[in-house]
Amino acid sequence: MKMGTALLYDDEMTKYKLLWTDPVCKIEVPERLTVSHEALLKAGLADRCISVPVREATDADILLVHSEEYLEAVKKTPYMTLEDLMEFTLQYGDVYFHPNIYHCAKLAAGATLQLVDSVMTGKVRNGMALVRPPGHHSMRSAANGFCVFNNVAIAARYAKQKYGIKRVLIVDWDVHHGQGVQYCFEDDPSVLYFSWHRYEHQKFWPHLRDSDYDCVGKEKGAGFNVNVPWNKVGMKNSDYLSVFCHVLLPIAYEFSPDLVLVCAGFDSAIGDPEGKMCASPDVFAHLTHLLMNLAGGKLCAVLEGGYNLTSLHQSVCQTVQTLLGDPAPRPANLDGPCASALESLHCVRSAHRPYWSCLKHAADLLTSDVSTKGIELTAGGQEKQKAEEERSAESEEWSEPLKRAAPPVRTALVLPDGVVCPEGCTRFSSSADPSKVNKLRETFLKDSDDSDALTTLSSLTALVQKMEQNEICNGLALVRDVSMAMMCVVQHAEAAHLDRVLIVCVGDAAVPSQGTDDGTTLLVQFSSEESEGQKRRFHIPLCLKKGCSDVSGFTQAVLGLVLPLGYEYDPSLVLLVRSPGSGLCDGAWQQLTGLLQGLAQGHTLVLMQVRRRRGVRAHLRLHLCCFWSFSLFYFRKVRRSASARRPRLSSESPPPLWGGLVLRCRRMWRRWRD
Ligand code: SS9
Ligand code: ZN
Repeated sequence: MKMGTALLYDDEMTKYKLLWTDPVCKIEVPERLTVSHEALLKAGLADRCISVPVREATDADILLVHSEEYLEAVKKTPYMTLEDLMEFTLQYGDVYFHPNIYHCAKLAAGATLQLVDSVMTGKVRNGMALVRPPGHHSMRSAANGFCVFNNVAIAARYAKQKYGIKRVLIVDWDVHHGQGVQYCFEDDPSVLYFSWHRYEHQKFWPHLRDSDYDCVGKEKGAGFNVNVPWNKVGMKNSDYLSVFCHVLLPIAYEFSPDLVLVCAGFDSAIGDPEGKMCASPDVFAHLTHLLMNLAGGKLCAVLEGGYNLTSLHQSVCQTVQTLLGDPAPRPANLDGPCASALESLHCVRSAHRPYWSCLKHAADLLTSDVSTKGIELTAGGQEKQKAEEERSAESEEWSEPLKRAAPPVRTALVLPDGVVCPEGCTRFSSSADPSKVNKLRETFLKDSDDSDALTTLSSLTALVQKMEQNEICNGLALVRDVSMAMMCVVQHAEAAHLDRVLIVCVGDAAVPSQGTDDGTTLLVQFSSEESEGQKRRFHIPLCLKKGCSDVSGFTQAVLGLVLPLGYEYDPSLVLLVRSPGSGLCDGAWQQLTGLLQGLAQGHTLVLMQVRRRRGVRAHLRLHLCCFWSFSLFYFRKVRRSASARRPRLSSESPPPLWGGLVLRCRRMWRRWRD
């Protein structure tokens, strides 16, 4: 697998600024770039990246998206007087020109293309370009919203043309709608554009009807434009992550892109004067992480907005550190999405249902059923409420994200004797103290003298301890009896007072009963048959209609259920168990492992069962390889509950979009938490 993260930056791009008074444009300052770059240097992140020089985009590059007339007009700006520049600027909305902006705009687009080249040729795995001016608002023949050339749109066309790739995903997490990108690709099924944006029922800039959830793309491109309008300010981490789990990721996995481009604007973070949202800078670690499992990790992040310098540089650091592979910080205090976010979520899912099989079972409610507009009006004056929201968002304070320390050992393996440890991993075995070993022998081996089994168990407990101490990030153990190994880990975790352990077990292995009643462990089990006798609060059995061999069904269950559950549970350890005969293919297993590494600071322990020596090498290979595919899906249970009674959204009843099964889990949840 390709390694390395590219960083593109050139201080030439700080060399233009607003030359007259304009309250709208005054937030777009050169410091946005210097502050972000200095923060990367100070955190030691820039040094860990591969620095790639920027270049100017050529006319041919720019003409991939823009008209000749527009390019020629912009070309004249370096020679204009101040007065001419002001007049030129007036043709467009919310943008300013400067004698050096044409040069910078060529560098911004060129830097983006250099990043695409570095990723596509395999020089690096992923990367980020710190650029100014931003791009996502600029259109074929118009500058707009501080943007001159559409850096990311140009990059998408360039990548398709130069490398012959079939599908590009553009994720626009900037708080504004990148209408320029939408217009560029709205009839093109080879580029999937996703954008969430402050909208407030069209009351927020750029005030376009085209930004609403029902603009899904045109003609052949229908279904390939995904808009998530935020109709309230103050959206939080849970709102962002819910939209990722329930809208973007299911569609993105079904789309299966060859390359992911991110319109990485950070005005969607807390403290931003434009966005007025409340997501913390470390949410970008998770957003980045969740996208890194697509397209074999080929991800290019390109700076767009971000106008609070503090929140901007913190968010940039979170993004780059995640691209470098450091484990994401623990997501704190996640709840479900708020009512307004839920409304948007639900509307997007309904609007896209005809186009994506992963949404086949999305509830089809009338918009009036989920509208929060009415609630707002009756709650005593929309204006007053809005004023309050704005004030609270502005005065928002947040603490600096904690330092993210990458453990010295990334992956430790507990292997049977004679199995060679693959490169890049560390073989782990423990010299546990005799009293502990004896205890393990008594408990698990009934005093039998199976020394192999005993070594494995004591290594396992020692490994968990090292993860707790953050000396090792994750681990994999090949064991002869996964049930026994699982119980051993659970028991150790309990004795060591680990706060919460999430166990995801694929297959019908016997699971521990211990610890599963008080919420210290949460067990999600993909099994072929649901055992009615095993109804325990923290044991969630999942039956996939077509079993785990149905990759798309499995993936959708992971994205829509396991992941949100995991985020809300916030474990300190994730235990992944693959029992024999699970039917799960290697690609799906790889995905599960990858996605869940966003939890528990990446502390994932994988247990796999091997009986014969011959199986061992194959198991190791599958753990290290990476691929996936798609077909249809659904859960047996969701279907059952959907036909029984369609739930309605109200403040009492949980959201319909989680589906019957998720609904049930969430109820169990609340009971435990409250
Ligand atoms: C609304 C004015 C918006 C344009 C913002 C462009 C952001 C580009 N208060 N002005 S990321
Ligand atoms: Zn923006």
